[in-house]
Amino acid sequence: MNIFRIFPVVSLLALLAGAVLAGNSAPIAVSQPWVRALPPTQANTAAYLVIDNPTGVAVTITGASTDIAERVEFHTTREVDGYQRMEQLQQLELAPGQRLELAPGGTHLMLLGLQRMPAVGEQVQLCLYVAGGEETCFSAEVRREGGQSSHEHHHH
Ligand SMILES: [Cu+2]
Repeated sequence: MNIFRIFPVVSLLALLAGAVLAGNSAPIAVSQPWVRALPPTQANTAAYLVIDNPTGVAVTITGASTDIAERVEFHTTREVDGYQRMEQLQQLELAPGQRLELAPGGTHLMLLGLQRMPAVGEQVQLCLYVAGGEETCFSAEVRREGGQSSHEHHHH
């Protein structure tokens, strides 16, 4: 038995339980987060993830942050006259039980004013803030493109 392997898991569970009891943890679940790797000359990039609201009440996500960028905005993509245009959303709303998929070509987190472009394989820390003061933080892997779909147009 390797107690040094078990201990971190136990302490992590204790921390999670503590966060729930303290009421600091947001009632949403985040999965499949990733950040797009772009050329290092780019000042901005996007992050994608799936957000679930497993509760019986509506949840409003009022903001997001990361330590590698000045600010994070919610954007949605809309086609106007054949062009893909990004529009800022002030907040994200999740109805009871709703799943929201932030994916390329749709709604995404925009990381603006990067200190530097993160490298492929790096883990980026992101936090979402929920109306009511709770937050949920997670790490997102940096990739060139998403796992499942890859609708990318490369210009050389
Ligand atoms: Cu954007």
